[in-house]
Amino acid sequence: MDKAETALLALRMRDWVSQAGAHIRHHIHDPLHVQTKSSRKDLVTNLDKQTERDLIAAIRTEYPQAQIMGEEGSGDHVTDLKGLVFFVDPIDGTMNFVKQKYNFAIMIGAYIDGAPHVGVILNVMRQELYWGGPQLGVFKNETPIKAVSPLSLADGLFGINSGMLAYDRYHSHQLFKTSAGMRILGSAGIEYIQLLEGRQVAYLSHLAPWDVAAGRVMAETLGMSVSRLDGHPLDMLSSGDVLIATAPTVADIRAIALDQPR
Ligand code: 2AM
Ligand code: CA
Ligand code: CA
Ligand code: CA
Repeated sequence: MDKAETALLALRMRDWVSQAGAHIRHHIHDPLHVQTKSSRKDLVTNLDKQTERDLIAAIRTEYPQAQIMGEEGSGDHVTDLKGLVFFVDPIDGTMNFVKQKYNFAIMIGAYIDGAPHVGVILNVMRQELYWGGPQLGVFKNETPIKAVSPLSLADGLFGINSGMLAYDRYHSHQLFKTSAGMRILGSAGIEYIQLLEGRQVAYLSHLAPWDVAAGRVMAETLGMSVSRLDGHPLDMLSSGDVLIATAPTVADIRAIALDQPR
């Protein structure tokens, strides 16, 4: 895809998530139908499902040849990464959406032959749209975002999955003590935004492809590392423990989390 086609794709993605965000804000006080998925902390609502259907219908109209992986099941059964692939998370931070009506995001990542191409994350209630990719740079609404400074773990705030911290997985209590502090935001998309803005130096969580895809495009464009915690490259077809961080922080975290000598 050349730069003009990529810019058009980014524009369309921004339009889709903006319209979906406006729809959610319009219905924010409507009664919700909430169901549990894998556990009582894993929720889905009628608006997650509706938003995914709307986003996927919009994608199919304009990019009928693309494959689409969606969290709530309206997409394709994607088994390879050939061609243009969209990863759709219609509401990221559904627990926040239900309990706070705040701190949730809409995310779409577009990849070509497995390579990150365009990512879009909308902080729905704040109406802050982060978008970009390697050919475009990264923007917050219309303002370019510069590369983040390469802070170490001791100098930065660290975002983590609450379950990992609660059960001290990967020596996360030691990671907590070594960092400048920990923050648990309840949405991978909102965590990614903190990294893009340079407000946090790392995020560690168990994530699915739709949780990772959009933010990975932008984080890598700004020079951050996105990989499995053990250092393996991400597999965009499966879930796993993912570390997103500045380069010095990656080394600091792996040394503690995996007991690696430095
Ligand atoms: P979700 O709200 O789209 O499900 C904190 O819960 C973060 O982890 C959210 O971004 C959430 O995305 C994601 N997450 C991934 N797997 C999850 C699970 N099994 N239960 C709850 N949240 C999950
Ligand atoms: Ca979910
Ligand atoms: Ca998610
Ligand atoms: Ca979701």
